[in-house]
Amino acid sequence: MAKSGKTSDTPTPAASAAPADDAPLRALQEAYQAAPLFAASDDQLLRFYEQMVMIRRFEERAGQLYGLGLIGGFCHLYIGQEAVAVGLQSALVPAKDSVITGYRDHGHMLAYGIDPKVIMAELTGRAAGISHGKGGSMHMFSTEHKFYGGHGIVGAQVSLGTGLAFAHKYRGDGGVCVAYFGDGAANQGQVYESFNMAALWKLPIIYVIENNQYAMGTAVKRSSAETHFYRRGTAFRIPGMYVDGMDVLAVRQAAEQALEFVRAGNGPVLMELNTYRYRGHSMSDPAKYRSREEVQEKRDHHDPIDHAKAELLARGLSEEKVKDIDKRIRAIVSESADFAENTPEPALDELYTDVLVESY
Ligand SMILES: Cc1ncc(C[n+]2csc(CCOP(=O)(O)OP(=O)(O)O)c2C)c(N)n1
Ligand SMILES: [Mg+2]
Repeated sequence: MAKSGKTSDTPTPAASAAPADDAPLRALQEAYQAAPLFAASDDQLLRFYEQMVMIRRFEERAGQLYGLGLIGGFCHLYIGQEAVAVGLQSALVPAKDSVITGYRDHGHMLAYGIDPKVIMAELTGRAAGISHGKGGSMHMFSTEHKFYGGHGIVGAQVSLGTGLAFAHKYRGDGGVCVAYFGDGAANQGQVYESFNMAALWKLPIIYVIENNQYAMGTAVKRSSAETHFYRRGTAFRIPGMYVDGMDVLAVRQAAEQALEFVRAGNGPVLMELNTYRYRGHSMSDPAKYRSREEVQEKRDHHDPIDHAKAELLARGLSEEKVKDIDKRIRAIVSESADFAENTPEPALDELYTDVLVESY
């Protein structure tokens, strides 16, 4: 060994410079920034608006039913985050692409076009519910729609979604999995093990971090060393995208670009959707960890529904037409709530079914 103690493996200053191969990690974001809004037709925009209003009214009614004691257990509302599920899911191919999320799942099911009646009936624990009344708010499931839950274990859906993506690739069915999780879930260890596997095997998956600024009562700044969540895949060579989750046209545009990248066999994409939840973490949270003014500012200036409505009016749609849509949706939601209150509970012997599933 040389006197200096240096071995032949000791890097020289030139060799220790970081390799400049991170451009592919930025390429998607740069392409998206160059054209950040989806050029929706009037009909498409109207559809997005209707779906977002449906989620909002549905969730408001779910909150009321919870207050009346008709919904048991936990209930996490999606109010404020509507543009995320609507924008993303509108870009998917139904019955081909799969979706998995956490416990804040009603909005995702509605955005996927699932009948509000069976979702509401699941909330009230009725046999006609989408999980036969045995899953409730957090554990909704529909293999028919390739909607794989509804999961209460924070972060678990990321690994399960990675498995769904593996299945898409293994079967060669051309599908892509969209795995949604929160800013809090983004700090779970299994998320990064999944990222590594997905990048290594070039799995068809879009990881969607719904950054609603809080994990229960903890603001992102207090819990996350890196609050730019779109960068969290960089160490695994997963390109990131930073998206305005309060604008449905921005979400749809980013979704199309991410899907094109993934469908071309390039492996996973990580999207950070910046959004905000107006209500507490769950129905039992009075949300004392933030000011009323903070919430009001988001409602007044960043609301995804108001934003889409303003765009529709600017395109010449009349206030009358918008009111008609709102009225029609209120009627559908009322009908769902009536159904959910009056349809029967599961029979007692249902306690012993669906406990063990032998084949999927
Ligand atoms: C493994 C695990 N740890 C902790 C919890 C308790 N818990 C439920 S929700 C939650 C916060 C998650 O926040 P985030 O991922 O930001 O999702 P959000 O509720 O904001 O949609 C926690 C810690 C849990 N359900 N599972
Ligand atoms: Mg959160």
